[in-house]
Amino acid sequence: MEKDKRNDDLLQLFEESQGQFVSGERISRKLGISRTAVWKRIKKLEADGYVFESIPRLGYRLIGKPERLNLHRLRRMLAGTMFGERIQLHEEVASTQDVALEALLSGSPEGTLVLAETQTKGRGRFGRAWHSPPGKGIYMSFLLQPGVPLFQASQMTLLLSVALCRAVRKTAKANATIKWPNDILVDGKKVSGILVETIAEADRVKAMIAGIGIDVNFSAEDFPPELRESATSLYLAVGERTDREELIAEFFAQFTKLYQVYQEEGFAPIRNLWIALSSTLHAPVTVTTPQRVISGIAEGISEDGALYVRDDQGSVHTLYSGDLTISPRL
Ligand code: BTX
Repeated sequence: MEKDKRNDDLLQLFEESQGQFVSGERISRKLGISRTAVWKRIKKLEADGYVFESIPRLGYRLIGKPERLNLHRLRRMLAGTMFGERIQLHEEVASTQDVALEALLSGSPEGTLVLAETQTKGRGRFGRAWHSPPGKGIYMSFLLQPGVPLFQASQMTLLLSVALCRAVRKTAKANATIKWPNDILVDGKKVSGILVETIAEADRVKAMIAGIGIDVNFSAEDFPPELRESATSLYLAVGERTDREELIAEFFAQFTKLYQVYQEEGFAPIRNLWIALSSTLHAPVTVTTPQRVISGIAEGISEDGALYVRDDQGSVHTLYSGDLTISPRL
C-alpha cells in the first residue's frame, strides 16, 4: 500500500493525460526525478499489472490497469458464511499464510480470511516457492478450527480440493480434476495448489491455516519459463477471463456446505466426492516422500485420507503426503 502511495503522483499524471502520450521529460519535470528514475517507476508499475505503450520521443501512454479485488463486493458475496465477517485484503504481502498466522496468534477466530493481490514469498509445501504475479491470481489463507484429532488432519486437504475443484468447474467451466494430495489440474496441468499448515495441541488439531493459490487470468508470459510445461491458468485453458470474486465466492459456498457435512457425518461422504473428481486413482504413479520413492498403481484412498499405492511386488503402501507424478501409460 505504501508502494501505491509512492506511485500515486505518477498515475495521477496519466489520469490527467486522458489516454494521451506523456513524455518522459514532462514526467521527470513534474515529479522532480531523473529520467532513469521515471523509467524505473514505469517498470515497477508494469510489474504491478499496469500496461504502457512506449514510443521514443512521444513517451508513455497508459493502456491497461491491473484488476483489483473489490472488498465490498466480496463481503456481500460471502455474507452468510463464516468467511464474510473478517476479510483482510492486502496489496502485497510476503505470504498470506504468515498474515493469517499472525491473525490467529492475536486471537482471530475461525473464518478469518486473508487475501492479497500478490505475494513476494508465496510458498508451497516443503518450503517451495509459489509464483504469485499481481492482479490475476487468487492468493488466500483462512483459519479453520475443525476440532479433529491430529491423525485426521490430512482429510482437510482433500475436503478443500473437492470444494476447489467443484468451484473451478462451475465458475470457469473448466474440466478440473484433483491430483493427490493437493493440486487441481486442468488439461493435465497444475492450475491451483493447496497448502494446509496445522497447529497441534497434544494429539488434536488446534487450528489450521488453509492456503489456496489459483492461476486465474494469467497469460503464458505470466509464468516463468520453468513452469510453462507443468502449469496453466483458467484463462489459458478455457480462453475466457474468470471473475476472481465469483470464483472465491463459489469456493466458499462449496466449502461451507462440505465442511458442514464433514462435521456432521465425518469424512466418508467427502471421500466419495473426492474419488469422483480424482485423476489419480487407478493410474500408474510415482510418489516421492522425504523418506522414500514408491512406484505403483494408485488403488484407493483410506478412511482417513491416505493414498494406497500397490507396487510391482504387490505390496500396498499407505501414503499421507508426498509429491505424486502420474506415469505415462505404456
Ligand atoms: P506444492 O509444494 O505442491 O507446489 C509447489 C510447486 O508448484 C513449485 O515447486 C513449482 O514447481 C510449482 N508452482 C509454483 N508456482 C506455481 C503456480 N503459480 N502455478 C502452478 N504451479 C506452480 C502447492 O505447493 C501449494 C501452494 C499454495 C499457495 C498458496 S497462495 C496463498 C497461500 N499463501 C502462501 O504462501 N501459500 C498459499
